[in-house]
Amino acid sequence: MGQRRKIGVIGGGQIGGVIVQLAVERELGDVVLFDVVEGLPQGKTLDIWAASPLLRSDCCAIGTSDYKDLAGCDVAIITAGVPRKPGMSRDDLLKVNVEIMKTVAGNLKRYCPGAFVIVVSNPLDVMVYACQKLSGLAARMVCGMAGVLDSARFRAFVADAVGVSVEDVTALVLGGHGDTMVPLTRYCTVNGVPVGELLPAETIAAIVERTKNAGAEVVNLLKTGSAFVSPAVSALEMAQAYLQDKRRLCVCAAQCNGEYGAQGYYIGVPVIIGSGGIERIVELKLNAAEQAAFANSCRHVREMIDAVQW
Ligand code: TXD
Repeated sequence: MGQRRKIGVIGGGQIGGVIVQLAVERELGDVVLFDVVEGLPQGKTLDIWAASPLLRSDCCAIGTSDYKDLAGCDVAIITAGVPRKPGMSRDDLLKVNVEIMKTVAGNLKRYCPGAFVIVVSNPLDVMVYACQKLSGLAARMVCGMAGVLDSARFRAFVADAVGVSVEDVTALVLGGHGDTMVPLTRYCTVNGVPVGELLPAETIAAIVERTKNAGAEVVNLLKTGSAFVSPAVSALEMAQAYLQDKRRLCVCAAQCNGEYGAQGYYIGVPVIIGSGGIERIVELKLNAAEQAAFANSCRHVREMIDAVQW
């Protein structure tokens, strides 16, 4: 591969496949797709390579089941694991996916210790904690993708309810990636206009609930897996912010060391992502109700972390 940036994707399933396709399409860099299923990464990347003349992309993608091909990756996106099936909670995935993360983390440390790592696998807040703990990589270079997705879901629902372009809606959804997430309605605006001036309180409350359940809504409709396009696009937003030093303010699972009262574990908070990785955690002045909701989310994440035999 030439001097282009190198993006590693570990886990070539539903989300991983879309990530590779979009990364090539946007010419973010050359891509190495890793999976343990023989042929899966090779087949998916060969398919995308065939599309490259039509995608007008000179970036290449290769598939592998050998971790050494990840050597020197600038970014590593981890989707390895088992997705939910109807009736399963994200927590049910805990034990299975932490075991997988042990292998992944060791190979990150060995082959691409300088990479900016974006964890996608669920249960997200524990998996990103596991990845950093088991790899020993700098906390600012390991983050989790959830807040960008949850905020996008909230934004889409608000845009639809108000009847405006999705481009004009900004929103922040903090906390753990699950039922205890915290959509900050007070910070949601349509091009600067607070959403509370555009929608009745009960409509906003309904959107908050739909956002919290949006993942399950897709799982129940698909019956065989979970959302995969929106998570893929969300992870790429974060990768692009790092690769192009865009200094994006977005919500992602970052290691807090006292910020928002969280000590030493990962949870969804507003951060700035640039070439330094998680360059800054942005502390908002939450009101009492927001603080209580966030503290509740922290408790749930802590309980999941404590449930693992590290
Ligand atoms: O917002 C978020 N963070 C969530 C994340 C949004 C949606 C889905 N979320 C989770 O991402 C989901 O619950 C799963 O834990 C991951 C990946 O979801 P995906 O839908 O892509 O699952 P797939 O299609 O089953 O792909 C997982 C791939 C599959 O190809 C396996 O062969 C591979 O992971 N896999 C492994 N790769 C590497 N190493 C190991 N050990 C391994 N085990 C399985």
